[in-house]
Amino acid sequence: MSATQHLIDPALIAAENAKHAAHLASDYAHLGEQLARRGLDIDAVRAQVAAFGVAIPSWGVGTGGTRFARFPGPGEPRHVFDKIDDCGVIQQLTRATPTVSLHIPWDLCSDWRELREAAAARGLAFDAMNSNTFSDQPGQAHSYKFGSLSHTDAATRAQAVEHNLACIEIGQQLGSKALTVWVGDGSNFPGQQHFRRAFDRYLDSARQIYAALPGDWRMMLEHKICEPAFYSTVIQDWGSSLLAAQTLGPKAQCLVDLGHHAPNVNIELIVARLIAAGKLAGFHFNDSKYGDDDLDAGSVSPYRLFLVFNELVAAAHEGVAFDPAYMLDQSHNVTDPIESLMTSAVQVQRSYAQALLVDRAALDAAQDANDALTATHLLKAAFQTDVTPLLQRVRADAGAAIDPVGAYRASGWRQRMAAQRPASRAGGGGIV
Ligand SMILES: [Mn+2]
Repeated sequence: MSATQHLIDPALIAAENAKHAAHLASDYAHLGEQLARRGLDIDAVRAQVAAFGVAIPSWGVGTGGTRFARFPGPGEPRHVFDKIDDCGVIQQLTRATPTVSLHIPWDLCSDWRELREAAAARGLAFDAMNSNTFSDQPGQAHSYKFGSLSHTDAATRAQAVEHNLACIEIGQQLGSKALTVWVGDGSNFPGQQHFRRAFDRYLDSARQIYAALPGDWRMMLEHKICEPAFYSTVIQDWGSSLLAAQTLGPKAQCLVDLGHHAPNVNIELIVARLIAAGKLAGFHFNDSKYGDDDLDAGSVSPYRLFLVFNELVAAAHEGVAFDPAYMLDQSHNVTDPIESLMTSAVQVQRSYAQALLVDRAALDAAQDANDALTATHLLKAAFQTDVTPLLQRVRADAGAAIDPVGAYRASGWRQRMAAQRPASRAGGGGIV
C-alpha cells in the first residue's frame, strides 16, 4: 500500500501505538516467560498468528437488521467501493483481514477490474463469492418464493443455476477461488415438500454449477437448520451437506456457519467429522444465544470458538492436509460495524492463538490414559491464557493498531464518512 492510499493516517496509528508501547513490551515479556515455562516459544507462536487471516463479508460493514427493523448508522457504505474502503480500514488497523467476501447482487458494479485494483490498493484480495437465490431481484423472470435450486419448476431452477454461473464469472475476474452456495429452499408445513425429490432436484442443479467450476475453485455448501423455511430446509444440517458434497465431487465441500445449528449442538465435533471426511470448506464465524443470531464472534461463547480452533490446530499438528476458508458472517444492529468486525477478527485470531498453546503430547497421553480431568484441564490452561500481548505485538509489528477500536475512534473515520456519504435508505445489510 503506497502512502497516498492509506485510509487512516499512519502517523495517527503510530501516535496511538506509542501510548501503549511501554506496557506492551512488559506484558509481552511476561507472557513469553509464562509460555517458556510450558515449553512454548512465544516468537514461534507469534509467527503462526501473524500468518492467520479471516475474510470480511462485504455485507457486514453495513448495519444489519432483523425481521422487525433496521436502524442504519451514519456514514454507511453506499456501494461496493465504499464497502471496500471500510474493509480497508479494518485491514489497516488489524492486519488480520486481508480478504473480502462479496455477495451478488448486493455488490454488483460496472467495472470489476476497477474494483479489483481498488481493493489491491487497500491491501485486499477477494475470498469466496456468495450467490443469492433466496430473494427476488427486480426484473427477474421467476420467483424464488418456493425455492431456487430445488424448485419444482425447471425454469426457476435453471435461472438459479445461471445466477451461480454468473457469480463464478465475476469471481474469476476478481481472483476469487470459491463459490459459497446457501439456499433458503425448504418448507413451512409438513407435507408441503417431498423431501427426497426436493433434495434430488437440488443435486441436479448443484451438479450443473459444479460442472462450471474452474479447476482451482471450490464449491462451498452452507447448511442451515431453518429460516426462511421454518419446517424443513433442503440443506438442513452437516449430514445433508456432506451427502451433497460427496455426491458432487472433490471440489465440493461443507461450510460451517456457527449460527446455523440448533442451540447446544456440538459444532467442534462436526468440524472434526468434516476434517476426517476431507470435506471441511471453511467457516462463517459469528456467535449466538438462541438461533442464527449473527452476534459478534466469540461474544457469547468464546470457549466454543476456542474448541473449534482446537480441532483445527490438532488436525494441522497431526499432518492432516486441509485448507479451511475463514470468514466472518455477522449482522451488526447496535454497534458500529467496523468496530464489531475488528473486534471479531481479533477474537477469531485470539482463539487460534490459544489453540496453538494446547500441549498436544500431554493431551494425547491423557486421552489414551482416560484421564478426563487432566485432558480438560489442558484445554482450559490454553483457553485461560491471556494472549492479548501476543496479538498486540503481531499488530504493532505489522504497522496496525495495538488498540484497533481506540485508534479507529481517534481517527474520526466514521465522522468523515458521515459527511461524505449521504444516509442510505436500504443498504446491503443481510443475514446469510
Ligand atoms: Mn453464513
